[in-house]
Amino acid sequence: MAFEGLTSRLQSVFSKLRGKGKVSEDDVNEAMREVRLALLEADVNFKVVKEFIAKVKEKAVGSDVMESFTPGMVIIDIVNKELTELMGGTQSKLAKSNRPPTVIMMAGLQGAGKTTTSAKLAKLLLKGNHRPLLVAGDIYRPAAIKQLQVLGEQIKVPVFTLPAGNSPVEIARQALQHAKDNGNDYLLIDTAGRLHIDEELMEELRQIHEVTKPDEVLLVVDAMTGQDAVNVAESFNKQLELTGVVLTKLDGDTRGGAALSVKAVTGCPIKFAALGEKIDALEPFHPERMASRILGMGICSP
Ligand SMILES: Nc1nc2c(ncn2[C@@H]2O[C@H](COP(=O)(O)OP(=O)(O)OP(=O)(O)O)[C@@H](O)[C@H]2O)c(=O)[nH]1
Ligand SMILES: [Mg+2]
Repeated sequence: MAFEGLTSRLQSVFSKLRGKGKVSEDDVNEAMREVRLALLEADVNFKVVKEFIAKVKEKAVGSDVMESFTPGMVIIDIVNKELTELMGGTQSKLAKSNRPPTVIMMAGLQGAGKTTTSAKLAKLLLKGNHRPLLVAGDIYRPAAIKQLQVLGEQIKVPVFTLPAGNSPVEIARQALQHAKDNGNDYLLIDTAGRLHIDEELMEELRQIHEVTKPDEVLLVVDAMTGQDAVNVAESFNKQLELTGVVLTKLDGDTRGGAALSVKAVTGCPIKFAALGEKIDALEPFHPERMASRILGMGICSP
């Protein structure tokens, strides 16, 4: 699982602090030095680390903490709260249009997980008693349409396609009309990926954006790619107005830096996390739960 290295390093820093009755300013500085190294090693963006440590220090060096009976615990609590803030503070929910359908456009590089995430999201919406329509907007990879159709069949969600020769923009336009005519309250548009961000891809995405006016533009990023995931998010965000990020492959042994940096660097909230290949492996992203998990506190801890 993601974050294993970071969790064990932070736990060892905090167990030293916890053991102390009184904590000196030197102890705090030493602990912060170790936290800083642990975050850098977890591939968190260095500017993000710097600001994070400054904030925690500012709060931790206050006299209240030093005079507390359990200063170690107070500091852990401060780190927990700042980690939560770093990842967006509170859960950022999916937009809902008051003129259905709510249009969600997926974007991202090749292999990031757009197609699988589209289907996973459709499944989540289905569970919430919605009527999603999936749109096969990737006409370039020969098996892409079939892939979405197979997933759609598996979860019993219709997949909108058009015969070969139609552009993704035309497919999206007709899919939107189809959703309106058939009472689908969510439209999930899968798009093509590219190995690198290129102008042609961006232009196509911009045109799909123009004809469907999406309520959400979700960038799907592979958490396994570390800092690159953050760079990709930054570039996409400059060219398309992203409304959120989906981090995939958090079940792999990623060091976790992307999850910790993407909100701070791009301003885009992480809306969902994918933790496996199975269709049920998508969860709304909860910053506070993720922070507790990183600190090895388990989700029942305060
Ligand atoms: N382990 C793991 N694998 C995932 C996850 N999400 C997607 N995958 C796998 O990643 C591979 C690529 O996923 P796709 O959904 O096809 O990615 P894509 O972005 O649509 O790819 P292109 O259409 O080629 O651009 C597939 O083998 C998925 O099963 C995840 O959260 N964890
Ligand atoms: Mg795909």
